[in-house]
Parts: sequence; C-alpha cells; structure tokens
Amino acid sequence: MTPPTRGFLGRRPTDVDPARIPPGQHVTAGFPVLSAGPTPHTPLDTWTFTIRGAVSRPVSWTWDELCALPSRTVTRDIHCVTKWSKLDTTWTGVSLDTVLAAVTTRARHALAFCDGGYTTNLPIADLTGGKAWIAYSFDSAPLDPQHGGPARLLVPHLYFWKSAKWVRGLELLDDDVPGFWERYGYHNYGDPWREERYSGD
Ligand SMILES: Nc1nc2c(c(=O)[nH]1)N[C@H]1C(S)=C(S)[C@@H](COP(=O)(O)O)O[C@H]1N2
Ligand SMILES: [Mo]
Repeated sequence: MTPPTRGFLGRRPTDVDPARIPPGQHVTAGFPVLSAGPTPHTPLDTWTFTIRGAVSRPVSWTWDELCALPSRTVTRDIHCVTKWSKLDTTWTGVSLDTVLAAVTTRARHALAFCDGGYTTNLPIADLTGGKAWIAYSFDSAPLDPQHGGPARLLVPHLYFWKSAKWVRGLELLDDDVPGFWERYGYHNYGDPWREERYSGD
C-alpha cells in the first residue's frame, strides 16, 4: 500500500538529506514573507547602494551602475529563525567582495541599512570571501518587492534575518552595533548550525 502523501507539494521530507537541515529546522517548499513593516517602493532612478562610515571615502552605485558590475548566479539553502528552511534557492546578484573592494577600511563590522529603516549587523568577514551577495534576481526573475526587491542581501550561511531586504548600503564600523532584531533579543551572530537564535543561545 502506498502511504498517504502529507506535507508540502514537491519535496517530501524523506527526499531531503538530513545533513542539509540545521537543528530545529523543517523544510518548506513555499516562500514565506517575513517583514517587520510595509514593503517600500523606491524608484530605481533614485536608488543607490552606498558604503559609508569607517571608510576613507564613501562610495555609491546607482541602480544601473550596480547592474553593470559582474554578477553571479548561486544556488543556496536558506534558514529562517522561525524554523523554516528552503533548499536550493537560486539568486543572481553582485558579490559583496566586488563592492567592498572599492573602499579602503580597517573596520571589522558592518551595519546593513535599508529602505524602511531595517538594519542588521554582520562581521565584514561574513560578507567577504564569496559568502554574501546583493541579490536582485530570484529564480531568474527580478526580485519580488515583498522578498526585498529591487535588491536585498543574501547571506545564506546565517539565519535569514541577516539577509536584509530593500538594502541600500553598508555602514562600516570599528565597533559592532546591533541591528533591528539583534536589539530585540535575537542572537548577535545567528549561525543556524549552532542554533544561535536568541541572545544567550
Ligand atoms: N528590510 C528588511 N529586511 C528583512 C526583514 C525585514 O523585516 N525588513 N526581515 C528579515 C527576516 S526576519 C527574514 S526571515 C527574511 C525574510 O525574507 P523573505 O520575506 O523574503 O522570506 O528577511 C529578513 N530581512
Ligand atoms: Mo526571520
């Protein structure tokens, strides 16, 4: 007898290599939307991505300039602190290595800032070395506004709250400053493999 199919469309839990699922997470085939506020709609002709703060000189890219930078398409698993993981998500964007190469800094911390006021803090070491992107496309289509379009951070090795939607830039900092959720008790770093969900974990 065929056991009844339960759960999500497509991938059944038994199809998933458990080694890909961080502790306490379950796989979803959907793409939940988690936003702390309304979806901003910034016109692309006024949009910029800026690196400022502890830099010798701030640098900005317009939308067209960002899109003209070398891009990569990557497929990664993403993990939300609310316990869903989504496997094999495909994004296109510009590596943070590319934009950070344009500034001179001795800072070790960054605070990503966004339209709408959201912030999240990351060590610069977690933004460099081919680990993080400014993503403007998901599944070969322009990134949906509710998922952060026109552009968001993609930092898939950390919980997904670090992947700031509607990102507009990085403030580089000599001293770490907690972002929006980090101030509300989320873990400062957020490694899903160590279940760093809340401060104290
Ligand atoms: N600007 C901004 N970025 C954000 C958020 C937000 O509220 N505002 N939520 C974070 C959280 S908690 C998660 S889990 C992911 C959700 O991304 P999604 O809505 O595309 O699934 O975005 C992160 N980035
Ligand atoms: Mo989240």
